[in-house]
Formats: sequence, structure tokens, C-alpha cells
Amino acid sequence: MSEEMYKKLAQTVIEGESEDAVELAKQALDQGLDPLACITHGLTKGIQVTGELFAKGEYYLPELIIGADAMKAALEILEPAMVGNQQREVVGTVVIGTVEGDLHEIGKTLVGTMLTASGFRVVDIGVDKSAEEFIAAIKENNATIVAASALLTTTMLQQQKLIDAIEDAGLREQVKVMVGGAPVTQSYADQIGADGFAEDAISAVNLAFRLADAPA
Ligand code: B1M
Repeated sequence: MSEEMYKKLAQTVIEGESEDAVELAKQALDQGLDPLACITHGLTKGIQVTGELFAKGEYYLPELIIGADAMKAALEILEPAMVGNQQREVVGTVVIGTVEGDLHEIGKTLVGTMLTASGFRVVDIGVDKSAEEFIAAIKENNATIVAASALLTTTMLQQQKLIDAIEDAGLREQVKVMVGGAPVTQSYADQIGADGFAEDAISAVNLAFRLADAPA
């Protein structure tokens, strides 16, 4: 039953059907399905197919936009169900955002939600954020971890810029830097001097616990 639901959820994203996506997300929760599994095996598969069709030239920007909108609409139903399970003390404060020049928000928001559900205080500063905006949020919230997302090969260079700016601001001892996003790799993270790389939201939570020196 769950496999069928995952496929249907993926299809709503591929077809950009926001209303159906919301309806199915509600049904999935009513049926007791795990919201994270619905996201990873359903919605994420759908947006991956959308991205592949876009790369092949079979889909254009409007299809990418309505696919992302359908995914976001379903996430609005599923994500609160994950956070609702939270029963922990605050582990640490994470400032999360997507780097300058990059408007991709879905993965960053999902990572933020999972961190919240795992007991972190998360300050989500949004998308297209400059190094200066990250630094202002780190200072304002006394954050110990900063998580920078980048989805474009061009904008991942901003992650390096952010680390350099954090060093210049004298904050490198205070804050651990984790990076992620589809084009980012462990070797790139090592190259730019990040403290960690996570390829998905679950690994991001595990990494944040390691960086916070707290038991998962
Ligand atoms: Co864009 N886009 N897009 N797009 N888009 C990609 C990234 C692309 C790979 C599509 C493709 O060609 N196949 C391609 C990039 C190519 C490249 O750089 N090599 C691309 C392009 C080219 C573009 C535009 C340039 C298109 C254009 O205008 N011609 C443009 C750029 C705009 C900009 O940012 N300046 C653009 C625009 C858009 C939309 C706005 C239409 C839309 C985003 C809508 C939104 O977010 N509100 C969009 C979408 C939806 C995609 C794809 C299809 C899906 C991204 C997504 O949401 N995935 C994407 C193709 C793909 O990735 N397969 C694509 C689902 C999400 C759950 O996964 O974001 O990877 P993801 O996050 C994961 C992990 O990466 C990780 O955990 C998350 C959860 O598992 N993670 C982290 C992410 N951040 C993390 C941070 C961490 C740790 C882990 O801590 C630090």
C-alpha cells in the first residue's frame, strides 16, 4: 500500500498537481504512513524525474516551477507531522540558508525541518543569502553550526566564500560549517575547509549531532 502511495505522490510532482499532492499527503498521514518515507520515496523521486526531464529538454522552466510548487504544497502537510514527534532538549542552534545567487529552497527547508524534529533550534534565513547575511544571523543567534545549501555548480563556490568570510569575521572557532546540496561532494567540502558534508537530510542530522558533540 505504501509503495502505491509513494508512486502517486511522485506522479503529482511530475505532473505539477498541487491540489492532488496535498490530498494524497493528507491520505498518507491518515493511513499512518511515515511522513519522511513519503517525502524521500515519493515526492523526492518525483522532483528528480522532473529535473531529469528538464535536463533532457522535455520539460521547461514552467514545469520545473509547478513541480516544485506541488512538492512544497505536500511538504506543508507532511513536515509538521515530523516536527510533531519532537521530544528532546535543544541540542544546539543551527543557522541554515541557501547561498547567494541560488533560489533552491526545498532541500534546505527539509534539512531544517529534520534538524528541528531532532531537537536543534533552527534559524532558517531563506534563499539567496550572502555571506554577510549568514554572519549576521550567526552573531544574532549565537549559533554553533551553520548549514549552507547550494544546488548549482556556479553557486557552490559561495560556500567557500562563506567559510572565508566566517574566518575573516573571527567566528571560525565558534561555529562549525556544514555544506550540502546536489552538486556538493565530500571532496569539495574538504577542499574548501568545511567541517562536514551531508548528502541528504538524514545524514545532515547525524552530522549535526557529531558537530555538536552530542549523542544522536
Ligand atoms: Co533548478 N536546477 N534551476 N530549479 N532544479 C537543478 C538544481 C538542476 C540540476 C536541474 C537539471 O538541469 N537537471 C540544474 C542545475 C545544473 C547545475 O548547476 N549543474 C538547475 C538549473 C539549471 C536551474 C536554473 C538555472 C534553470 C533556469 O533558470 N534556466 C534556475 C536557477 C535559479 C537560481 O537558483 N538562481 C533553476 C530554478 C529552479 C526552480 C526555481 C524552478 C526550482 C526550485 C524551486 C524551489 O526550491 N522553490 C528548481 C528545481 C525544483 C530543481 C530540481 C528539479 C529539484 C531540486 C529539489 O528541490 N530537489 C533540481 C534537479 C535535481 O536536484 N535533481 C534542479 C529536492 C530536494 C529534496 O533535494 O535540493 O538536492 P535537494 O536537497 C537534498 C540534498 O541535496 C541535501 O539534503 C536534501 C534532502 O535530502 N541538502 C543538504 C540540500 N541542502 C543541504 C544542506 C545541508 C545538508 C544537506 O547542510 C548544509
